[in-house]
Amino acid sequence: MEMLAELKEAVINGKNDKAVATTEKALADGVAMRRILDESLIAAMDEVGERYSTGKIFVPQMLRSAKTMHSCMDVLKPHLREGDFTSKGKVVIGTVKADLHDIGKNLVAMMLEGAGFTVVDMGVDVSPDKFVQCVQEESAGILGMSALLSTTMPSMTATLEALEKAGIRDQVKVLVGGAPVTDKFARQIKADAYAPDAGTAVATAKKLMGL
Ligand code: B1M
Repeated sequence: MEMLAELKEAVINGKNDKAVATTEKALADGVAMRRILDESLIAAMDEVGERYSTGKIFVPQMLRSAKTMHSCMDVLKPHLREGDFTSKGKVVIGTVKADLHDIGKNLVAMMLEGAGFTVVDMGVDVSPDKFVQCVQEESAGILGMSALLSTTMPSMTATLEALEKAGIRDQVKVLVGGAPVTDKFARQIKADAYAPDAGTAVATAKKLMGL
């Protein structure tokens, strides 16, 4: 349907007003919520993630798209019924203890939401114990940790140890990222996965959930 393709393009290009108006029109015309989500919004964010990971677009464009997606979701939310939206899984995400950098983490959280995950964002400066508590309370499938300082990376190790100590390490997949974090570091601390950017984080989260 042309309207759904137009909506997808508007989200990819971060055209907020056009995307919101098209979402409202699609709803008014009785287009199924699931089609608006799957064929336009989520499809657009998949494309945006792919373009970002392959260097075709950069952070400002991705942020614009993510914000546009959020505006469209705000239009849809009051009309969502059970069954319209099947979550791909729950992700608890946060920036590790003593680290206040949240721009990249927010981007990852928005992209995950855009891809259909339920995201519980714990913010910044999150201690290992708080991560463990939240993973338990939310029965999260994935724990995502972000660190931007080399001095705060050890907090990722401490969180993995805290998960072990709480006896829930095998119940949650751990995804780590942030500028100083590397694949090698992720393997050293026995995280389940590392993602260098928000687009890859989405693809990796899907893999971790077996999707
Ligand atoms: Co800070 N800072 N900062 N800073 N800061 C860096 C990180 C730094 C590299 C700058 C430098 O010296 N060149 C340096 C760290 C050096 C190091 O340890 N290796 C640094 C420092 C030293 C500091 C302070 C200590 C400075 C001081 O006070 N003396 C201080 C620390 C405060 C604290 O955290 N306790 C500090 C403070 C700040 C501000 C508050 C001013 C501000 C943060 C604002 C905010 O986040 N709300 C800030 C900023 C903005 C930066 C730089 C300039 C930009 C970071 C950023 O937002 N990048 C940064 C220099 C740089 O990176 N060029 C720097 C854009 C963002 C989209 O990228 O966060 O890498 P990024 O996220 C990417 C990927 O890494 C990945 O996906 C994202 C999107 O593609 N990713 C994940 C991130 N998290 C992920 C999680 C995943 C998967 C992928 O899975 C869960």
